[in-house]
Amino acid sequence: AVRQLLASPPAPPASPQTGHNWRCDPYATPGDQYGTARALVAAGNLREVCIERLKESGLRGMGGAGFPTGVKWEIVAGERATPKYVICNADECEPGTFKDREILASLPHLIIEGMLLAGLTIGAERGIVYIRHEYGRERRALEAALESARQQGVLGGNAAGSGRPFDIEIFVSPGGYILGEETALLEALEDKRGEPRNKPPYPGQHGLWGQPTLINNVETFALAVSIIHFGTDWWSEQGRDEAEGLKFVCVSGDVTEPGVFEIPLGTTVNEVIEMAGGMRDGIPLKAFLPGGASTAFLPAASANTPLTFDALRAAGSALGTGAVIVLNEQRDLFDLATSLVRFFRNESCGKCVPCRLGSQTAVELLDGVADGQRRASELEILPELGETLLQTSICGLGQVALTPILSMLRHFPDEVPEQSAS
Ligand code: L3W
Ligand code: SF4
Repeated sequence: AVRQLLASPPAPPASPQTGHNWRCDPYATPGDQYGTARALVAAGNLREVCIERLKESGLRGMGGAGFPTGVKWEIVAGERATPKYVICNADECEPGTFKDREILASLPHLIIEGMLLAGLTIGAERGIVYIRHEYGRERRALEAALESARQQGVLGGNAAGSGRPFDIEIFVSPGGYILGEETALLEALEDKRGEPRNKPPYPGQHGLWGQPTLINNVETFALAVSIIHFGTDWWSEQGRDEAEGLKFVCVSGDVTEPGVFEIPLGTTVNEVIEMAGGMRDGIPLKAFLPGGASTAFLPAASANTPLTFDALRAAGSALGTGAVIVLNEQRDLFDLATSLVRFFRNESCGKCVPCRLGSQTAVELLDGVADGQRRASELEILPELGETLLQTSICGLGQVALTPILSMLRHFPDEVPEQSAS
């Protein structure tokens, strides 16, 4: 039954909530939902199939860092300490990023099933969705799906007929960008001040209340179900050229129709801009951020780059969260980059000195140059300051805080106010 279910994918259905045809959703009707977990429980090989398929597929974390998902599940499954926890990071706060919001609203059953499969694989009884506090509509969609899953016996004392308990609760984030960092999130769940912990140890070994904890992003859980259901051949066929799989991207900025799109990995930035209705008012592209505020600016000449982890890294940026921010020729990139550095300065939790003082120093310098109070030549200290932050900050925020301005200066040195004025 499992082989049959996994070998014969039905045509992509229309989502009952939004009417979108999400290719990643294996279920044509609500009555089919959770069929993958039920079939694997019945076959008695859920843990092996999940880990094998996720590892073979090469699925990587979709929250920004791209850690291999199958490896993470295997690490936590191999830990002996109990209890263990499964956490879905739905604290989507990266500027320009809103793809998890769409998945929460239109595919909540895939998030629940992904967490259930993860829980049964690693041996956890409790799952927590840690959700951004502004996401009220999405929380309500998830609550309704959770209630339905409980009524169907998918969650509860005998989850999906496994003979083991597994249930999921929702925790609303107290608010703040840094609380989406996985270890700050754990601190918040433990009712402590939300500051990142030093890593290692990673949450897989030492997570919530010191116990092994699997943390994945919303999209990662949803895509894990598709891969486990359809199989790895299907997953590779979804990609373009050398790339394998699907990705949710959110396109914003100077396009005609900003929105969330499910694309084959390997689709180029130019094609994604076309999906979003093309450049607004026909004003040409100047630059873009391929993966949210934490990823480097790239110039228009790079818009033929395929959206893949490797191609974007080779181009000098990153896939990040898949938040493509499109900027036309009328944009003041110095001002924009400064506002992103200011964002990171504002959101720094202040735990480490380099991040706390370094981000403030950078903002003062950039504001001074914009006001004409500081010389543009003083910006020469920024690469060294950025390297110091990269080497000494304990979390991703400090490590990337100067990425916007450094990448802008690399590609668009003429945008510095003093230079363009001279
Ligand atoms: C076990 C090991 N687990 C790594 C795990 C680790 C984590 C994952 C990735 O930052 C970035 C940040 C943002 N044994 C392990 C291991 N892990 N080695 O793998 O870890 P890491 O440290 O590479 O990244 P991170 O701390 O998760 C995420 C950037 O993403 N970003 C931000 C996105 C914002 C959102 C949002 O708003 N939702 O996602 C975008 O680019 O700056 O650099 O699970 O435990 N040996
Ligand atoms: Fe806090 Fe910045 Fe240090 Fe991260 S790098 S822990 S945000 S001070």
